Formats: sequence, structure tokens, C-alpha cells
Amino acid sequence: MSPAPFHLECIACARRHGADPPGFACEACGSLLTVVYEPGAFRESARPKGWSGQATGVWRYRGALPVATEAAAVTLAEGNTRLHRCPRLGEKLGLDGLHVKTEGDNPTGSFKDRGMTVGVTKAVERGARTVLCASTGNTSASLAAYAARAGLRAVVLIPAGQIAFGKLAQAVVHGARVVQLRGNFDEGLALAIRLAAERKDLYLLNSINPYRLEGQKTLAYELYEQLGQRAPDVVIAPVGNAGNLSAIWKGFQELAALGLIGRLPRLVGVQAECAAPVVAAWKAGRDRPEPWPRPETLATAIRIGAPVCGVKVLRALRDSGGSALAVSDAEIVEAQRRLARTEGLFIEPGSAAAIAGLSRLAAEAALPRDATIVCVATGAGLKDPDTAIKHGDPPVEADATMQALERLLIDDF
Ligand code: AN7
Repeated sequence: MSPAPFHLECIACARRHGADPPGFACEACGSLLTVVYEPGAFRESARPKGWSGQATGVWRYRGALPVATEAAAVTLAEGNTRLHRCPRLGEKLGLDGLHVKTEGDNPTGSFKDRGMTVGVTKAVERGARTVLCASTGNTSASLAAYAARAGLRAVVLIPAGQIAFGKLAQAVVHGARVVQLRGNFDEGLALAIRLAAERKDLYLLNSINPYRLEGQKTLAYELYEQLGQRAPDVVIAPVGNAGNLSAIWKGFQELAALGLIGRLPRLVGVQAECAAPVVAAWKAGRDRPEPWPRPETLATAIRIGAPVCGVKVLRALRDSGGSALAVSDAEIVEAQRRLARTEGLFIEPGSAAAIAGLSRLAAEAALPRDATIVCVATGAGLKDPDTAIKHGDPPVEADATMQALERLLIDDF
């Protein structure tokens, strides 16, 4: 299956670019780029009969990806994550069609793997030796793993003391050069972009890289299949750098262009209230976020003040007839606990923001009872055990005797 011919196009001025523009920014106006396929060929290559019977996950949709057929995919079997119906939580919220898609099922425990399998494959195709990212944790964990898989060097810039322990362990164990910056994520990303512009030997894999987002869009294709060849009515996802929800929207737009779905879902983006530049822009009716200099939240994954894909996501929210809302850290912790206790799903705080947003919308009766709703649980709970333990009920201690245990159980129940 040959991929459709494609080029990169500026989302603001529509200028066409070759496959490899410096810095992944429009040479004319500096805006973001996106991958655009030749429509006729795309319809041929991306339609379902081209979805190989054997491949699962991201590479099942190879015909909709910008990768030369002969390129060997750098893969750890990403995608094909579970879509859980959540009737118990749904009942509490008055929703009959609630689903949670657990992106923590991916090889390194987050949705980033969907993007990295494509992004690192492109890096290899380009002959890169070293890949680079700034990260709040999951991107660095994923990049470190995929770089190892491809035999590349990885350099990751993380905010010192601000990423969850599991994510740090992953970057370290996979052998990335881990640089803890005395600064926040936004400062790290600005430096990564400058470094990649100056040093042609560094291939940048933050979500400014449109190839990474092509991998992430496959979540929409997968949902379409998991729901029985239809789109959900509402997709709720956490927003940090804003790449993921933008990518998911692109996936649904493509499914519509392929004639597979007649109606696109409404998108809801959720941020933490002290790290909410996209929500602020949405509420003010602006088409680009103003940077927040000091974003704060215990959901360190989405502790981001200058979202690089902000323009893309604001457009997606508007075009989908969706919305954006901010939730408090207390709501995030409560949502994490609630999902874990009602449905048996343990997701990280950044992901729980989506559940907190869902709870808020349900409380405001803003979601129809019969709507098919998908919350994207972007990362696994074990990424950040510290937060779960800190906010959970402490374990009780007992002597190792039957008597002590019996007394405890009687007291407890
Ligand atoms: C669990 O790892 O930005 O809106 O550097 O780890 O696409 O940025 C992580 C982001 C949501 C937000 N949920 O996604 C990084 C990083 C989890 C995340 C997001 C992130 P985007």
C-alpha cells in the first residue's frame, strides 16, 4: 500500500513546504505546519479495505500516514488501546454512553507512543542520529524508548523536580541524555526549538513536528472501528501543548473526507485552572492563546503555559462546536479516585483532568444522557504513584497475627 503523496502546508497562509522545512515553521509567516495529502490518492490509500487485516494499532492505518512504503517502521506495537464502557460512573453522572479510552495501554504508558512511532520513523528516514524533545515527562519517556528501538541517541529536556517519578525512570533506563533544566517546560521547549534550528544534527520531536501528530490522529480511526464504524458524539481530552486534541480532530476530519462518518464529534478540551491558556483564549474568543508565565498544577503532565499547538486546537474546538473548560487540582484528584473506584481504571492526574471536566459538564447537565462520550485517558496511573499515594487513604498497619487482623476487620466493617 503506497502512501498518498503529501506536502506540509502552513495552517495560517496555506503556503506549501517540502517534507523537511527547517524548524517545522512556515517560512513565510512562522505559523504551524500540517500534513496535507493529495485527496484522490488519499481516498485510495486510506480507505478501510487498505487497513491490513493483520496489523493492529497505529500501523493498521499506514495508508493514512506520511511514510514511504519501504520505510521500516520503528515500532513497539503502539495503539490498539482499550475502549472501556463505563456504566457505573455513567450511572452516577446520568450518562448512558460513557467510554474511557485508556491510552496508558501503549508501550510506554501514554498516547505519545502513537506519535513517536511515526516521528522516530521519519527521523530514521531522514538519516538523523540524535532526536530531541522538551517534556513534562511522557514525551521524554516515549522518545527515549523509541530512540533506543531505532538505535538513535535521545536528548530530553525536563523541568527539574517537576516530572512524575515513573516518567523520569523511563527516560533514564532507556539511556536518554536527561537534562534537568532549572526552568519550566515552556522555557525548555523554547530552547529545544532554538537548538534544533541551530544544530541540523538534532531532530526535534515535540508536537510542533507535524509528523508526530499524524501518528496521534490514529486514535480517531481506532475509535471509529471500536464504536462499530461510527464517530462518538463527544470527545473529552486533557490539553497541555494542545497537539493531541488537534491531532484527534484531524483524524476525524479525514474520516469524514473519506466518506466514513457523516457527523463529526464535538471536542471538549480540559486544562488545570492555574495552567489554562487555551481555556482563557477560548472564553475570550481569541484564536491564539496568550502565554501564561507561571503555570501551576499537580498534574505535571499538563503544567504548560505556552501551548505550541494552541492555534490548531482553538480552531478544532470552534470547528467541532465544542468547548474548553478548566478544573481545579482538587477536582482532578477526586476524578482520578472516582474513576479508579467505580471502574477499576487507574489513570494519571493529567488524564484525570478529562474525567474532572466530564463530571463538571454532567453536573451542569451539559451532556445529553444518550450521547456516546469518549474520555481520552492519556496516560497510565503508575506513571505518578506519588500523587496517588499522597492523596489516597493511608494503609493501616497491624501486627502479623490473626487476632490483630480480626480486630481490624471487625472495627472496619
Ligand atoms: C498524560 O510529555 O507535553 O495537549 O511533554 O502527558 O498534546 O500536550 C505531555 C502532555 C495530556 C497533554 N495527558 O497533551 C510532555 C507533554 C498527558 C500528557 C497531555 C500530556 P497535549
